[in-house]
Amino acid sequence: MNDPATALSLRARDARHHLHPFSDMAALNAEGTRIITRAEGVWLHDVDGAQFLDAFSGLWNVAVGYGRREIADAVYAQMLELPYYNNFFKSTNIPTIELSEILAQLAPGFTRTFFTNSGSEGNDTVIRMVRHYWALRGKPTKTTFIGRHNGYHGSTIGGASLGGMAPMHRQGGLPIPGIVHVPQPWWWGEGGAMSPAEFGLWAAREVGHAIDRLGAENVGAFIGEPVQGAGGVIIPPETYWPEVQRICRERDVLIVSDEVICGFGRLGTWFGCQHFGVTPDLMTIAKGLTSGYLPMGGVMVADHLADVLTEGGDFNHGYTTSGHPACAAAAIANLGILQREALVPRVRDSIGPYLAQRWLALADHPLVGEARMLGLIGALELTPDKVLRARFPKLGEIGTFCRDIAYRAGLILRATGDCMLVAPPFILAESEADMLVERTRLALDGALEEARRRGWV
Ligand code: PXG
Repeated sequence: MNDPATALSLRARDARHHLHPFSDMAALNAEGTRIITRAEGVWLHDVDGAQFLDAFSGLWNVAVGYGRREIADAVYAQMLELPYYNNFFKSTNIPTIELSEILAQLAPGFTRTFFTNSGSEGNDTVIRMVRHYWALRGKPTKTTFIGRHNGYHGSTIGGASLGGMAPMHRQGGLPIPGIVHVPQPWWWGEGGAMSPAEFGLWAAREVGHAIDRLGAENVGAFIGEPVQGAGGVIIPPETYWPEVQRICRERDVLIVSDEVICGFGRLGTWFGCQHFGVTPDLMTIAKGLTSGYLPMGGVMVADHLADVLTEGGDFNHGYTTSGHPACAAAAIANLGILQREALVPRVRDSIGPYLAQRWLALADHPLVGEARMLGLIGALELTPDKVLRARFPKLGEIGTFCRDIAYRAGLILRATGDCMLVAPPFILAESEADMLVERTRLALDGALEEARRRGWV
């Protein structure tokens, strides 16, 4: 499609009637939104006829790539057979039964799943479920959650409170009571003079200090993303998670692994916690569960918790579309593709290492302070001084430049502050990985030129 009049009209109607998430609406309406019309593989097409390599898998979720007919067919067939029935009132449906069984096979020790429509609802469910669990265990004071600064757990009141995003907390009086935040394991930004290994232990021990300060009898769970996504693809030092696990186990505090981004192969393992050798008590899932073809999330519950919940009477919680049959059909088809095409080992053994080798080489660019990648998720820290790990005068300006130049070069990257993020679909071809890195380098060159013009470097 390349019809300027239609594009203009669509933008005007969008500006008049649509409030976008996480957007400065006045600025967006003045500029005009990007209108994506179709997609295939890793490629997006917009209303102006431009084509983009989507290095971000939609919003971290389109793991199997765009244009998978078998997911569409499965959903269509299910909609004709049974478009909807609820899972309340002693009922269920066949796709949800099948999906819960597949999930149990993928995650040893997690034989039961509670379904939601999103990751945010998953984390709200976690809050209620953990508190209910401890009450059933006769420990009703274990209600407090420990999250991390700059963690992301969703946009609902519960999810945003568990997260540690200061700009979100500033709107609407968050976090809600009973949620405490500890430092994130971001060595490049906050590790100071410590080695990454020392810093990982330090950050983990902050979890212990918080529990001890609150009293373990008051703490229900710790929640963390195996690798922080929205916060800037923060890959913790290898020392971090095992120490968090040791500390939580010692104090009888549950561990919630928020697998919304890392789950279903992003790190080259089915679940992110497996990469770090951690066995959580609950896992929040969404995104890669359906590769975004339809909305679906959930909470996977370890057997020892699920047994208590199962014997504990009613859990007064649920959503009209929990375990929606068409969404479950999409998830089954999506997980089938991941398995049949061996995409998780592909991330671990082939395309992940291929992209990482080229991505990590971007560290030689004058603007790049650190390049990191694990599986198919990576980041570049932009800095005016690599040795000092210094920041630019105004956070986010250079990152936005870089992202916008990449966009003009036909590459969708994401910027968090001055950190450039990628998380491409698992089907990325080697030639597309080469293109991704070439276009990123072009964007870095353009951003460097701008930084020089402004006297920042
Ligand atoms: N947990 C994690 C780790 C996430 O990344 C959620 C929970 C919430 O999921 P839902 O499905 O409710 O959105 C997320 C979502 C970004 C961005 O800009 C990231 C997310 C959502 C929107 C934007 O990086 N992650």
